[in-house]
Amino acid sequence: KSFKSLVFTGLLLLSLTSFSQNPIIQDQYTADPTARVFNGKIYVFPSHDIFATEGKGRPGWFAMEDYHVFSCSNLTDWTDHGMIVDQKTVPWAVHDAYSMWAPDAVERNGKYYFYFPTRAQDTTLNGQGFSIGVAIADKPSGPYTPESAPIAGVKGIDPNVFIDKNGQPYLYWSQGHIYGAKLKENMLDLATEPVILEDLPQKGLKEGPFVFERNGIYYMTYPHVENKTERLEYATGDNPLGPFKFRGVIMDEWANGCWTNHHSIVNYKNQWYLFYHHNDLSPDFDKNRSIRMDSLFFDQDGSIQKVIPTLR
Ligand code: FUB
Repeated sequence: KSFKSLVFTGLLLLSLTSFSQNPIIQDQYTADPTARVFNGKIYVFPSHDIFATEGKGRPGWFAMEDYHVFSCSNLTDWTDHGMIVDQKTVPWAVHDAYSMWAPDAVERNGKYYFYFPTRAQDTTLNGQGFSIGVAIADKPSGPYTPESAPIAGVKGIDPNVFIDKNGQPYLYWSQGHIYGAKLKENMLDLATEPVILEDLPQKGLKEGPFVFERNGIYYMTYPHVENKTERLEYATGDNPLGPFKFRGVIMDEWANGCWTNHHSIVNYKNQWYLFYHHNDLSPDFDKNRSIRMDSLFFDQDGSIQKVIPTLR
């Protein structure tokens, strides 16, 4: 009997502490995962890579025409809630740009705000390149209704929204460097002029900001390329807009295979997780990526322990 109960306890512990194999979504390409906990479930909002062909995106480059959202409550079985935003139904977007890059989503007063970059038809507002827009829903799985115009004054990619303990929302994004600004209460307009977070390492491209707070420490985390491929790094500070002090590496550069990495960090049921991507399902083409997750741990002083990606 005691042997049986030992086996049972072992299996139970295993099921509580383990999760499905990486990559976590295997029936389509996904990248740039932002994981959020809403109503007791993890929701992941990734980019949706497709394979560009002549007339459908730019062959050899990233191609994304829409977004899906996935949810999960046992860290293993992911539900695809289907398409939530399509380039063709965003009023201000170029409808065949295939440029729906890394998104984010947050909850505010019972509404869900989905932030995404793409190219705007009207370049007089934010100039050439990428703008960032918002779509709003009553449930995390949608349906989402895109706003009629992108956020004024924001030019760049990789939006990230952080809501501080006092309720002040911040928007971060990247355009070579990482930018930040306060958002208005409506979650749709900037409340302050954007600033470049100049205290982060200056050499090399930084993108994909993801900010969170733990025990009074503000963590600015970001992919950074100095050599060949992106490495996930972090800096910490006492305020959401810094100054930040470089603290270390969360995940080393990919030795081969994928130029980008892009991540988010979430606490679910008292365990921290790093969501990130690699090109597991497309080893010969690194613009078709797949999202992954692994546990993440902190030291006593708030340092993040380096995450070693689990094998497939
Ligand atoms: O997915 C397209 C771009 O690649 C993202 O916006 C970047 O962060 C990088 O992951």
